[in-house]
Amino acid sequence: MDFKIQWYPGHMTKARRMMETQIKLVDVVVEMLDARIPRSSTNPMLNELMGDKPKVIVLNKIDMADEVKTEKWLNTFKASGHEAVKIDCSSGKGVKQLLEAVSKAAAPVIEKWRKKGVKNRSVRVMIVGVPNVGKSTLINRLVGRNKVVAADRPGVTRGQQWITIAKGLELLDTPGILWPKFEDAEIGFSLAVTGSVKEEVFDREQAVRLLVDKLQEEYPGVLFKNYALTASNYDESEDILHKIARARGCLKAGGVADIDKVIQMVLRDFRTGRMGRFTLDNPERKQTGP
Ligand SMILES: Nc1nc2c(ncn2[C@@H]2O[C@H](COP(=O)(O)OP(=O)(O)OP(=O)(O)O)[C@@H](O)[C@H]2O)c(=O)[nH]1
Ligand SMILES: [Mg+2]
Repeated sequence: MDFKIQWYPGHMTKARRMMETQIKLVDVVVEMLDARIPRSSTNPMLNELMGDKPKVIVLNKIDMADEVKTEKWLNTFKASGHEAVKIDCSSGKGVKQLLEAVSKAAAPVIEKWRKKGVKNRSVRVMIVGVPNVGKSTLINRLVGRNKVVAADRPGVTRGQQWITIAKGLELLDTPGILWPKFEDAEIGFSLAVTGSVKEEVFDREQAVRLLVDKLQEEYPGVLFKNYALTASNYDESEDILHKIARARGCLKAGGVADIDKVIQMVLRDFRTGRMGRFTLDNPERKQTGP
């Protein structure tokens, strides 16, 4: 796959340093992954940086992900020895189970404090995850009101903020972190189409063409069904986008397909879940590319 993200040099060092400092402050790390792209949203530096601190893996946005694949991913994570839960922050489904998983992960830490005679110390938890994955939304769910700003674009949270979510439990809301492992085009592509990367730094048309190919491969027929298209023997992304343009009346003067408009529409339909529930990363398949 050929897909590039214009990244800023020095970003990786900065992100790494920031995370290193924050991890030192906490007892438990919650790694929030986007259920639609569990592999691509996994931070490759995290395990190394957190050492032997307990970690809970959370698959968020399950309302937009493929249910069968979500179960497979959960099993994969559990098999690797991690606490793993699935949640949907937009409805609050699974949030209770997450709190239980955090308590379970924190139990040995509390036990250690107890032996040392430390009392009334709060367990400090940090949520790590790519931009726009839903960290702030989860915190708002936990405190039951809009304590921190959440919005549907990457890079909303800037500073860091401690929030008490329950007696003895404090949570750190952090800005989303990306890592330039962009020599792996597939990861960059997945993060771009799901909305973790600012649109200014990638080619939207290229991303949508690749998305069309990917959906054709993983969920054959779904685009045809969604946009009520007629299939031919062989449809390339180009043909499909033109068919969508005609089906939806995205036309310019003279009846020419308005591909820009189609691209925006397809991306929006995919990101909002209007097109259906999809998981782009497969648990069983090894990562492709370098
Ligand atoms: N459908 C769906 N949308 C969600 C879910 N969780 C969060 N969102 C939406 O995702 C968008 C981003 O949420 P935020 O909580 O701001 O994400 P963040 O991880 O804090 O992002 P940064 O601060 O940029 O790192 C918002 O529009 C949320 O409403 C979910 O489980 N399902
Ligand atoms: Mg945020």
